[in-house]
Amino acid sequence: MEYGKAWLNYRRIEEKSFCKYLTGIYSQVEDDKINSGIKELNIAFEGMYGIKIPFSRWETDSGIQLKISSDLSKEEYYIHPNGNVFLIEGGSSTGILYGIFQLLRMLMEETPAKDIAVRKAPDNPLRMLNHWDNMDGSIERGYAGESFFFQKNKVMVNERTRDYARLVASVGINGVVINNVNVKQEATRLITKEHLKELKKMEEIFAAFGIRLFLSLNFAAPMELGGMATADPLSPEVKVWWKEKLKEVYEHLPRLGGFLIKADSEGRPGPFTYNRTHADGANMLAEIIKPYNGIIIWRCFVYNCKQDWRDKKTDRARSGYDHFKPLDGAFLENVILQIKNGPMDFQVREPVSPLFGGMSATNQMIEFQIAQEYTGQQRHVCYLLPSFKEILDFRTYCQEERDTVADIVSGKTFSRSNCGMAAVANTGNDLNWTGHDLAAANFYGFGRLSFDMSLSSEKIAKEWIVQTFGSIEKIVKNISQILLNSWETYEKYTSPLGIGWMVNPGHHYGPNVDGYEYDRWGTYHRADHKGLGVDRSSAGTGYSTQYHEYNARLYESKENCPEELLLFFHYVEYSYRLKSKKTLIQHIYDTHFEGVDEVETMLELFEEVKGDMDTDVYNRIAARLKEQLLHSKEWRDIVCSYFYRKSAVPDEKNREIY
Ligand code: GCW
Repeated sequence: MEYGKAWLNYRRIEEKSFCKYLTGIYSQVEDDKINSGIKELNIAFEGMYGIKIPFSRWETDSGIQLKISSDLSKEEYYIHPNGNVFLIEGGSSTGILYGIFQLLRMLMEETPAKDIAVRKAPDNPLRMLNHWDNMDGSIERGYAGESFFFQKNKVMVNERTRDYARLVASVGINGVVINNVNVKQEATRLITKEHLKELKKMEEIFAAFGIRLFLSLNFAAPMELGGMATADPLSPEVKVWWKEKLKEVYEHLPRLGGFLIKADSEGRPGPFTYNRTHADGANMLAEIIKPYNGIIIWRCFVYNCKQDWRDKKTDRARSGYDHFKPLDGAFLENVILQIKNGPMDFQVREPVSPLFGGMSATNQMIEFQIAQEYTGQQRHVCYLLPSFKEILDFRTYCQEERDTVADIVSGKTFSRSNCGMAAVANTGNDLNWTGHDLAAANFYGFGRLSFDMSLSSEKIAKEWIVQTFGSIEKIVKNISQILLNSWETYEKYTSPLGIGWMVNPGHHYGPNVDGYEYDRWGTYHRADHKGLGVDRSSAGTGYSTQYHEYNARLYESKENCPEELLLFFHYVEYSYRLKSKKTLIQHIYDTHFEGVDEVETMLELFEEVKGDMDTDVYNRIAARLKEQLLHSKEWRDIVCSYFYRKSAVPDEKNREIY
């Protein structure tokens, strides 16, 4: 069996007004990206209209023309009809490539040719995917099979690499980190000659789609590879070692974007061992790769993972800010701090990390997770775009205007150009790329949103559905509804009001309310017989004070705190009345029952499209939805009975609680 095409399906379409331009393609420039673009046009036109069009060496007064325009910024495109010619202009061949994909998207949506006129530059300079692929082929938090980049400790470059690059470029992603941030064993050796040859081939394929290759680095490589006694970033010998090593890397991979580093985090080596700061560590590497236009992306996921659960003063949520805020302004221009969207770890609901807007003199980018580690592991539907939109729209109050997370990561707030959005990837070598067919909407959607932050979750969902499944009204309507409600549904039947966790330790799938409660990871809900939640106000851990005034004040009190985050910021008694007038305990019961009912509705909506969808795809999705229903019941029952037993307050509606 062959792997699928995801959203690059190019099925036959009814709307044919564009066909008048299909007399020939002329391109002013010729390079690898233009070649990729022309190939794509051909695949697409053949699929959509059954037409092959000739490539013309001479400019004619009809057909499709690809041109560079000096009015456009590098990655910007402008597609529009001009008499008998349809123009695809770009600030560079990358811009043209993006223009081509935009045109194809609109044609797939059956837009009449006369209505296609779009000019757009990407909103974020960097739009990246981070793969957590290991060289043995496994994927950390991978839910769609094994790696298609690595198998048996070797780099793999083949047709699938190209098809992956097509998917990535089609949604405007321009950087990919191929290996796990936990760089161990063979992965440490990725920067040696042995692997660089294959990586070069991958770099070239990526480059033909406007994508820059990045690698994750092991901070202790001077010891593990170089046999040195130290990896101290200020040691002259260590610097010399890195300098030579990275020179060799760049000789093989001249277009390498740079490196992603997880240091002093969850047992990974870093500058702390040598009493150096993260700025010392990041700057040492950044200085070395500056001549190659390389970038160091340094992760801020630094916290104490050996906490004593009885210690109520230490708060993992505080740690990113506590570690990095004092270093604001200390990083070189080619260093970017990569910050997870929330202060904990990709829970279904978290506040926005206070580092956004907390640092004004440092390059920052946001890290989302489309690998659904804590949101159903691609066995449950959880369309994350509504959550991403909320996060990006969050006002930080770091200044009077242009202060949202979107403004900050896109570089508007502090006039920066080394910044943007990254997501932990959700792909693997499964035939449908993402395990759950509907999880591909997160891959598609993340890319589209990183390119154009003004797009709504609804618009993105619709685009994806039409390209993936076709434009039959019922499919569009029902699957949109399934996707758009899925994040809140998932939230309802899992952990309540921002508290997070309550999952089985290790693999993180399925409910276990106390799974992490008495553990060392700093992830507590603090439930007892009277209530639950963590006091993170100034009287508690003080986390709320890491925000600017307006938000700090909101989070400070139970009354003002946005209710969806109530238990993240406060310890609340079961009898506390929420704005709905329900008690907290009744809210927990009700939302859990509602969540399950909503999954039932999803299944019904899905059953309605049975006749309109490819049978195999239908069966695959239906099977996952059934599993989701079963597991949502498990979540409901375990969470409800836990809190019933703790609180001894019965359900007002007398439903079965075990
Ligand atoms: O969410 C946690 C994951 C780890 C991951 C870590 C990180 C790659 O459980 O698997 O490690 O975060 O982001 O570094």
